Amino acid sequence: MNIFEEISEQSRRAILLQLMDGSRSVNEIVEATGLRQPNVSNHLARLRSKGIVSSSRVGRHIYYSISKAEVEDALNAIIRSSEDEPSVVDLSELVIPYARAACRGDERECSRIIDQAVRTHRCMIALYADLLGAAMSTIGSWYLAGAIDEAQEHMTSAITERQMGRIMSYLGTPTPSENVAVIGSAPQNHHTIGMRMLADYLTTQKWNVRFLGADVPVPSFRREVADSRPDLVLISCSHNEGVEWTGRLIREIASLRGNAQTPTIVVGGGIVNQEADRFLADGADFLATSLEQFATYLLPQVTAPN
Ligand code: B12
Repeated sequence: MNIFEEISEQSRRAILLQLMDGSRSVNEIVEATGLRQPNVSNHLARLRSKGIVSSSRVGRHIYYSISKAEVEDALNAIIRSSEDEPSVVDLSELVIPYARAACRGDERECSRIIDQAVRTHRCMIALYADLLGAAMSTIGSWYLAGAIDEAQEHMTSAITERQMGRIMSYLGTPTPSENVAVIGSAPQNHHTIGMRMLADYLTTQKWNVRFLGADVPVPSFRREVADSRPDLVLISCSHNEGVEWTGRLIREIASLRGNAQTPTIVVGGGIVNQEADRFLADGADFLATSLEQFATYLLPQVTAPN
């Protein structure tokens, strides 16, 4: 169920706005929205098949309502905008307010900012990279300047991971296809936000994602790849200290290729460019430094039929 997709169509948005105020019959919706009756019935059938609305019969009438509380919360966040809110918000203007709120530990304010962004920017890559990613880099520069300490850096990371979870709950998780991806990082790599972004993006693209998280011992990472036989192995490396172990992990995964397995190995993260020759020599097929680069250039190559 992708709520973004459903509300991007104007008529469905109008119908959902009605249902957010309570159950309605088709006739009531027709009257309130001015839409034609067959049109309303078609949209309701679609919304019902997607699990966004449900119906119940009362006497001779069928009443439609929002299916469950989580859908209602998501719609409230996405559709209802405050009166004085500008209709389009530049994401770059939200970066500093979000970063400040996260450093204060004001999670409610972070949620409000994210919902505001979500209402006008339905592109997941933009929300992740241009808002959350940019805010984390800003927070990094505040840390380097001594304006915040490690506790605040950790707190902002945890808040941001939860905000990504909220955005994903709005997007919904489609039933995965047969494509399997394993994603994680080798020992001494503690950064998880970037790879979580990749994992979430692949989930929206119907990949079956096995997210291992950070700091995974090489033998168990290898075991996971051997067992789940993924099409794609994504390895994240954002820090110089993690380079040695990342190289070892790439070599271990590449060594599985003889056993009728041909996983494509993609290594990404803030420092891959400076280690490009080495990671390619270790057995990586592709390198990428951002979610956008991965989504726009790399994934289409990886999934293109031979
Ligand atoms: C938050 C943070 C932490 C948190 C991480 C918490 C968590 N749950 O992730 C904590 C506090 C644990 C931490 C620890 C450390 N960190 Co730190 N951290 C950061 C910070 C501020 C933000 C990172 C982040 O989330 N960025 C946002 C995400 C979206 O960006 P990203 O990780 O680069 O991911 C993007 C791309 O790289 C790419 N990508 C990432 N992985 C993958 C994988 C694949 C396959 C692909 C295709 C793409 C891809 O896609 C993502 C989206 O575009 C950065 C500062 C910065 N400028 O980034 C420093 C930073 C990364 N950390 C740094 C350092 C030095 C450390 C520490 C050693 C010390 C410290 N306290 O700062 C330790 C230990 C690091 C280790 N061994 O891994 C340095 C790394 C420098 C370097 N070149 O080596 C940075 C750059 C800060 C700095 N300028 O000094 N850190």
